[in-house]
Amino acid sequence: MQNRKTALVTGATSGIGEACARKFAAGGYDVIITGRNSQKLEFLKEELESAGTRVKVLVFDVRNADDARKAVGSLGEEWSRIDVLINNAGLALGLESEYEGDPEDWNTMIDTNIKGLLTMTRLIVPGMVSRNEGHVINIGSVAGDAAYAGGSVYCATKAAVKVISDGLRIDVADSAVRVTNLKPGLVETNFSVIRFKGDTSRAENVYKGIIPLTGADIADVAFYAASAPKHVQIAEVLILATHQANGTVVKRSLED
Ligand code: NDP
Ligand code: 8X3
Repeated sequence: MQNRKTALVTGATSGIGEACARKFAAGGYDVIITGRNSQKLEFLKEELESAGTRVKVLVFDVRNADDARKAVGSLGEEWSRIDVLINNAGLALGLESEYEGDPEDWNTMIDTNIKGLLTMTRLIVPGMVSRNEGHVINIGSVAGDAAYAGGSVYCATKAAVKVISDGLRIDVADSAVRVTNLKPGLVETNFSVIRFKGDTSRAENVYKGIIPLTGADIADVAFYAASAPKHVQIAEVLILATHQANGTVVKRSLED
């Protein structure tokens, strides 16, 4: 039991988080899958367990620091040594200009993408530092590299993820804890459906004319980073679809 490793994934009910849970489970980790939708988490647990993985479900909203603390605090000795924390839960809401955006959407993005990530880091990294091992993988975004039209607050949250990752890397540099910021480009998940509040045809247009990344593509990179030799710290990775050059330049084929 001592040699087994544990990964905790936030937002494991969909997209990149779900793919990370599957990838780390397939790679021999025990997984703690967290999210708000208990039914989806239980389905995933059943599936992963039937393939031989040990799975723990924690249901909480990362915006609620008390609930997050209680959930993490409820982990018994068997589960409390977390080797890899994947701070994935996050979202974009809306694509309005900054002067027309909905402040409620801004609050939700800031509370989830920045404060939720910090809450989880604060709860889990002290154990890593005291054991002198562990790995934090933050899901940032190409959106954190530069603003795009209508995305300023989302982009700001992902720029914050980059700086928070860089700051944590400094703060743990005297330990063997590693910090990775993954910056995906266009990944076809539920992301755009959420951004456009259920408008699926608008969401589909985001990925038209290119072959977008999948959650599994990002999970592969996360797993690679976690599997690197102990002296290797993959600090940051920008992962783009082949016809995407940055956050704004995408060459779409006409026939698609
Ligand atoms: P999905 O919408 O498919 O998944 C988002 C996940 O985050 C869901 O499990 C969702 O749970 C969870 N989540 C959202 N809010 C909360 C919350 N308050 N508490 C707990 N869980 C929450 O999108 P992706 O998989 O694409 O997004 C995952 C991460 O990747 C996000 O941080 C996103 O910003 C980032 N990203 C996505 C890119 C893309 O193009 N798709 C590109 C770059 C980065 P629930 O089902 O309960 O809402
Ligand atoms: C998600 C990628 O370009 O849609 O972070 O903002 S993008």
